Amino acid sequence: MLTIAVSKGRIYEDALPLLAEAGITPIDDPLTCRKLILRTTRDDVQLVIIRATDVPTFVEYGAADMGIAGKDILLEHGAESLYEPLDLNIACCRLMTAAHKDAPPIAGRVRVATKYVKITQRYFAGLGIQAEIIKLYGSMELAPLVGLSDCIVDLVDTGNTLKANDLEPRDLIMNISSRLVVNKAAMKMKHQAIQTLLDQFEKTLAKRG
Ligand code: PRT
Ligand code: MG
Repeated sequence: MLTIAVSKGRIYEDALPLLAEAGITPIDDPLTCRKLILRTTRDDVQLVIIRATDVPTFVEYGAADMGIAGKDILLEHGAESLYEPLDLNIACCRLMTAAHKDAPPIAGRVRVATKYVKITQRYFAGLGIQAEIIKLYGSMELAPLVGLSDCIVDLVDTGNTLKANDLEPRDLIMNISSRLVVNKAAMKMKHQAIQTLLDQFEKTLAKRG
């Protein structure tokens, strides 16, 4: 049995067509049923539905053989102990700094609200800017509006969320896409099954160009 960890939401939606090309279609819909383990049309493959931030943990410990996670999550988690064989090019967005549209450019010391503490620390250190990082778990956009921080570091797709809150994107930290990650022991023990799946994904991605 191969277990694949996927998060509900945009990664799941974007991963479905990719999985389908490999003959993997969930039998239950995670949106309507509360099951966390989904059987699929392939009886040697099951999906586990977990929080996006938990995907690296499940794969690291071998609770899932492989998983699909955003590069943002992988970098923040520190996923050196995982194989990352494929960029799936799904759930794409940008990790950016953002500030109030009337705020001056960053100079000197800066307070930054984010859920990406490690990435943010590294980013500002690389620029030689002293940053005080305030860890939040959501609604980062609120922080500059209520004086909690000078700016935020968050994911941007359309930019609508920033705009709706009088914020604007400032600097690009990195482009983000979702990656396939594989448990190292599973890569050895279940090599044939995993390699076959990797080849199928790769074929689909190549077709997409
Ligand atoms: O939602 P939950 O708390 O359960 O977890 P999560 O937010 O980590 O999961 P989910 O499904 O929202 O995101 C999973 C992954 O999708 C992320 O780790 C990214 O790799 C990827 N992704 C791609 C995004 C976005 N695009 C995105 N736009 N994740 C989040 N957003 C959010 C962003 O944080 C901001 O709140 O969407 C808002 C901005 O979108 P625009 O279009 O208004 O710019
Ligand atoms: Mg979310």
